[in-house]
Amino acid sequence: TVDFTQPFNFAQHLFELNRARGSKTAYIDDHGSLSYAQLEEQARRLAQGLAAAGIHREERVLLVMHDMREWAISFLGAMYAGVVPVAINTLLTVDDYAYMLEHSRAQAILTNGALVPVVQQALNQAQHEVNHIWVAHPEDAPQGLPPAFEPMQPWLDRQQPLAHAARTKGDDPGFWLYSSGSTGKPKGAVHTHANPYWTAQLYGKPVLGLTENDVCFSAAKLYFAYGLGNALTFPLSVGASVVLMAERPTPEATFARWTRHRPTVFFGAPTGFAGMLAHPALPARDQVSLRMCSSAGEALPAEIAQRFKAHFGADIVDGIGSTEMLHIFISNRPEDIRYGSTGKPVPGYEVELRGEDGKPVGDGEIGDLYIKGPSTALMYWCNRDKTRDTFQGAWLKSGDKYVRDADGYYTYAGRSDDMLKVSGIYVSPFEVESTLQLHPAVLEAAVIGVTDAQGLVKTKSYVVCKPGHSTTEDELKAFVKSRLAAYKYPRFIEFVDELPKTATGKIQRFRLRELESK
Ligand code: 3SK
Repeated sequence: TVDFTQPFNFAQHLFELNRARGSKTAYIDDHGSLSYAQLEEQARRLAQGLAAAGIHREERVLLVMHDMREWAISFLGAMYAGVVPVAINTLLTVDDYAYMLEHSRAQAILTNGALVPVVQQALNQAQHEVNHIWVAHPEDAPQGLPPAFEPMQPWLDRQQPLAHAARTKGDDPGFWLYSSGSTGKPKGAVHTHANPYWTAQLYGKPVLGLTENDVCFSAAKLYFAYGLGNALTFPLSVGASVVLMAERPTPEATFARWTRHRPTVFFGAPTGFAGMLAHPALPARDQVSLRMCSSAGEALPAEIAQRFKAHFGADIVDGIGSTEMLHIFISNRPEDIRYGSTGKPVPGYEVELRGEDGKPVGDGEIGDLYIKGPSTALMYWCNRDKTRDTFQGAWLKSGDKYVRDADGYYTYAGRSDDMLKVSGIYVSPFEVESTLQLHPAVLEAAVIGVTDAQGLVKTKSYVVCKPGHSTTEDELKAFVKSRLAAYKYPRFIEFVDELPKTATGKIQRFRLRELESK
């Protein structure tokens, strides 16, 4: 175990753990592989490059990059230098990136060629100047590199590996992840150097039982807290190998990696598992080497897990985590799985279900989920109100509702706020509604979550058109996709004459939900 009274740098910690397996493959991506020794060397060169560019300890750098070897090099290289990488979702809009640039006051951007156009537009829009933009795979930039954008590899090749890691402490800011709420801008959760260490110690090693013989492959991308644990923290904490894929995790793309690279552990979300099981190209059991899968993001319906197990012989271990807690804190165990439930608290985390009076509720009663544990983020950067609301002393309010049965198993019972979780990603109904209302034909709109035949949540929008105007479902979907991150578009749209409202004119979403459940 680690002595946190001494300096602790998470990147250095991982490099030291893996010194004896320098020639072993750490990463395989769409372009090739990277050994543990190469990962350390490249990351330390990147650390030196940041220092030479005048980027100091505790300053932020934006990491907006598809999943590829350079992502891990950038993330660990920045942490090695004591610089704080801000890992960003690659599916967002120019507005989102411009906000994150201003909010984080990032001193540099690490990106890849395919994302150059959106990064450039964000830079044009943001009221914040960035002097260094390093680009992995610049050959993928559709119009080449604009001035100030520099290819990453030649820059790394010019650096000497930084000799010593920054003498950070376990509690020093290590990296940020943005998390979205039902209203307002994304919140920057500040994680420490020690936090990822704890997720591996408490969950990746003891619960999942990962070892250096595993090959890990995560459909959830590295910029998600879930993906970061699955494809960086956990495998590198045990010396395993990782398969990375830049493209979207469609069934075809996933199957290609399952059969080509033979991962032993796959990390996904329920919608992805359902899509794969329904796909005609689903590989046969003997074409893959899966020993276990993990699921998070939304509650896993029992039927999906049972069908998966019947086909592949591998269990799907369902759990719940959060960006703020960094990874999973309630989970099933490979040796103790109750399909349909999220399992039991992960040892090292404490969980409480509280009623409206703030007091713990009894078994069988629904309560708001609070968690306590060593991997909690420090705060939301520059957002005292939301920090106070969520980080309550040693406890964190998750925003989920749960019920515990007499045997101690926890089952998901919905969100306490208005957020929807679609395919494992948060969607704010208010953001979608206000975007629909920008359409010239739309008078008002209300967005709710509906459950499909497989028990998975999809967004549905009820739309009232302005008198004398009309539009179509497809047009509205395209309208939302063109203004928000595409995954936020409503999967179903129903045109109605009016929305149910209170006497004071507030939309009664619960009435719409009742309509759906009839
Ligand atoms: O969505 C989850 O349950 C989750 C799991 C691990 C890490 C982060 C999140 C949001």
